[in-house]
Amino acid sequence: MPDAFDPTPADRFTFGLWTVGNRGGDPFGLPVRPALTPVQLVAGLAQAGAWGVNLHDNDLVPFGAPAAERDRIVAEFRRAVADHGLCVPMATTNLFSHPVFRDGAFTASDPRVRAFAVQKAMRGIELGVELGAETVVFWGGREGAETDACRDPRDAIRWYRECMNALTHWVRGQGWNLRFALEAKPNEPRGDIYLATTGHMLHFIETLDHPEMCGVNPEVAHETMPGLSFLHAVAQAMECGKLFHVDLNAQRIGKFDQDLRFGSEDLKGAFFLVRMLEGTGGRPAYDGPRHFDAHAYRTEDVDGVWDFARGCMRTYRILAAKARAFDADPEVRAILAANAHADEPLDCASILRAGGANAAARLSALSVDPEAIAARGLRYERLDQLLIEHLMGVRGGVHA
Ligand code: GCO
Ligand code: MN
Ligand code: MN
Repeated sequence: MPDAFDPTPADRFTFGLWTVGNRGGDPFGLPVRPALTPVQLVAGLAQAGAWGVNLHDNDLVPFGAPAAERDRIVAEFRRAVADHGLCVPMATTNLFSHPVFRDGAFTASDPRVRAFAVQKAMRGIELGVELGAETVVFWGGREGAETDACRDPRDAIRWYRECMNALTHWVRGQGWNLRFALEAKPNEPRGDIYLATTGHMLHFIETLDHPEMCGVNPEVAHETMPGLSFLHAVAQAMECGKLFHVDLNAQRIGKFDQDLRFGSEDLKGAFFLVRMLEGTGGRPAYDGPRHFDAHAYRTEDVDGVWDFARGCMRTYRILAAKARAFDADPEVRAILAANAHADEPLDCASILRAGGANAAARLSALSVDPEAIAARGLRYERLDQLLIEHLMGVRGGVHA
């Protein structure tokens, strides 16, 4: 039964071909679902209410396909995307499946592999441009090591930079207005992957020839696996204007990359994330696609895949409604306002904000009473309970 939380194209939800196309194979078991063609996946996504479809080069065109075959496949896919009213906002390159990348792609010790990786990324970018993509994601799945005896990680980082620089210069030379979104992951499939977190990536980007072209594509699972706060990673990226894309899914701390249905674990974390992306607290919203990089449980058949896809999108929309209700809740607002002390007479915040050479001297002249401040509790127990009651549906309602 359709209801107010069913997704519409206006929500700008996207899925990768590899997500709804995932056949449930894992390191211990064979695929359990039939292979759906890219055209079938496009039809299913449109029916489920998605706005766009993203892809790796080899999700669509098999590795090594002759040019004529490639052109035929791409033309057929483009027609299907247009016929179903979808778009292709993001494209990426598979630099991890082929055995040539067993020691990495941009960070492989063999410079011929690094050159081949750049060539393959160029072809992947051309494919993205042909399909209308505006964002190119780079996920360096094989950029890492099992044993650091193999190379000095400083060389790996330099080689990574050289490849990214080559690609940014080339894209600019082509006159394309593309943005690169770099995706971090701490491990899997490599023992340790270089540039393991969104924070590592944000610094690396500042060392590139064209940092303005590059931002990040943080993924819930990748920051959660090592127990880090995904919200804080996204916040840091947003605060410096670098959230170019986002990979939504769910994950439990300390486990393998589970790629679960969005919101199916850590509902509270998912709530805070949606609240920040949607800007329900009054700050600017994230303006890119809401992309799901997840897949259905291995227990599912093809119908279950579409249950999974609809579930990701519905949970996002329900959490967005809950975030609006939470941020409008008078008791929530009162607790937050009381702790912000916007009208404190000493003007500490404005001195800090103004900064400058004499900010420390001006602060030093203030008479702050630590005992009086320390005596007061902050009511975060009540605040968090309000949040829990919103999430459990006993407060705030859930109006779309
Ligand atoms: C993973 C990654 C990938 C990338 C994808 C797009 O852990 O396998 O999340 O799914 O996001 O390759 O770059
Ligand atoms: Mn991802
Ligand atoms: Mn992942």
